[in-house]
Amino acid sequence: MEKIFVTQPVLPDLDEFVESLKDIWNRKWLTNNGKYHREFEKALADYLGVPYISLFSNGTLALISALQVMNITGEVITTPYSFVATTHALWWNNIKPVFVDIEPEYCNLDPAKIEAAITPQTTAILPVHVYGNPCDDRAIQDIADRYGLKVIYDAAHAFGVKQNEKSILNFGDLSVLSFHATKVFNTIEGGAIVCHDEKTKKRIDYLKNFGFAGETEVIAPGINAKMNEIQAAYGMLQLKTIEENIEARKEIARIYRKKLEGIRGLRLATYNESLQYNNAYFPIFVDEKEFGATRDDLYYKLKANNIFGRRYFYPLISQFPTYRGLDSAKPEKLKVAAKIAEEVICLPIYPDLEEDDVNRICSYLKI
Ligand code: T4K
Repeated sequence: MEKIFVTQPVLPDLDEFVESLKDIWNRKWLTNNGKYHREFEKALADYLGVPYISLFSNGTLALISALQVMNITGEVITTPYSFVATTHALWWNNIKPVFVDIEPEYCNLDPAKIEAAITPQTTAILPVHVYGNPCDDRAIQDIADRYGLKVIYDAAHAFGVKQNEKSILNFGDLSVLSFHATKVFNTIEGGAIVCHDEKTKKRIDYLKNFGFAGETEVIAPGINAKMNEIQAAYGMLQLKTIEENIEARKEIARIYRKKLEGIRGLRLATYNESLQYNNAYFPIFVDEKEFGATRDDLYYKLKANNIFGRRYFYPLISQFPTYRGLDSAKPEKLKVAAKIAEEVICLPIYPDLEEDDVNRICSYLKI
């Protein structure tokens, strides 16, 4: 039986991509803010409904750079329930991560628990829109405003998500995207920072290009995190099909929900009707007692049948050797996250997943 992975990237039309490659070959302009980079940046800002966006070679370098852009130091409050890159970005900036527990419904940072973790060293909050579901931005911004903290969203999962017709990428001071092959929208590897004003965009663009503000002027110790012309040309083509791809995801999620709702011991993520959601992931949560088997029983049963769901996010970031010694990493302080990490499996979801495959996957979910 054919293997089904948690995701499969969408690729652009090969002939069209070859045409773009021929143009790049002729022009011999490969990176450093070329024609495709400029076009893609503009097209992406328009599509996403954001004022300013800066392209990056990947999401992790964009996160690391976002912290530099805002001059973040000391301690930053963040979630243990994410991909490890979220916390690694702090570590690479010599910033101490302070883990705060999540809420159980959307698995995002719990605003009610943030204030207790603030110290005189705290300079920012780094929440994640987990699975593309928006964090409680109002509550987080209220705390940030009262304590004078910056808010940088890890929006790696949130491509195209809108709340009340507005992009959630406009939340906070900065939002960071990933265009990795496994994401809703990919440029093979890639990422971006969204900001609110031209001055900040300029600073971001300097920092991702070694800090160069002119041929001989270096304004800060920047890094090399630029997106190249081939990625940007590929990204331009990806924009042509993004709407239909998000629609296809929506349909798969609808079939999953129809098939799985009501199975004892399986909780599905809350479906938020008011959201223009991207269905980036389809997490299910296994209640061992009610379901009659553990999450891992189910995970390995799927695997034995060539279905490779993933336990995003298990283990918690706070459990990895680098971080587990931190006071905020103590499991008793992160009870909700610890429970969810033991319950979750993300089922396969991607535009080319056939309805028959969804049915096959669902057939293994009944014990
Ligand atoms: N913040 C958050 C919240 C993130 O989720 C991520 C990335 C980042 C920051 C960092 O952004 P980037 O620096 O990556 O731009 C994957 C991705 O590598 C990672 O980008 C992603 N999050 C994370 C959630 O998932 P793995 O280790 O699970 O990937 P991997 O290689 O096991 O791929 C998963 C499945 O996808 C494979 O089993 C098969 C399929 N696949 C994968 C690739 C790469 C394909 O079919 N084709 C492919 O080319 O981390």
